[in-house]
Amino acid sequence: MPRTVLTFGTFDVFHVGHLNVIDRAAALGDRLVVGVSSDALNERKKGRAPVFPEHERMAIVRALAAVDEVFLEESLESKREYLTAFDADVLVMGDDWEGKFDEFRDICEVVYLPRTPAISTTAVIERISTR
Ligand code: C2G
Repeated sequence: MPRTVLTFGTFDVFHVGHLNVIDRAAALGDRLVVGVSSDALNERKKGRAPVFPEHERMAIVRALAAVDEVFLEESLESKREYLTAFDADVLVMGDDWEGKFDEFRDICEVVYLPRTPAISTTAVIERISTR
């Protein structure tokens, strides 16, 4: 049976920290599915829209060699439904989410990977805007 890995993220202003988590997530199984947070979810969660709209963020993530399938994550509260729908064996998140998804250990493995240090979408935006 192929092992399906599921991970979630906004992946706005795509950078190497995003690539690292996706590559490491893919290495934990045979098939990697990525839930890309919708623009509306980000507006609700962070009070602002991402720099790149959801269809562009999805297209970038879909084009990565490690990614098999992409879908739009429309609600933070629907993780259990997504995990079930994609028949996930493993849920992977960066360790900024450590402990937050332990409730899903009844249906899959939950793995938190260390974040890549010193890079974030916010830091990239700041670096560009102060040039
Ligand atoms: N990430 C990382 N290292 C960085 C920056 C990000 O490993 N330097 C990881 C995050 O931990 C996350 C993924 O990259 O696992 C995507 O990060 P974001 O786009 O910031 O995602 P976020 O807004 O946290 O959305 O349902 C959960 C949300 O969709 C997660």
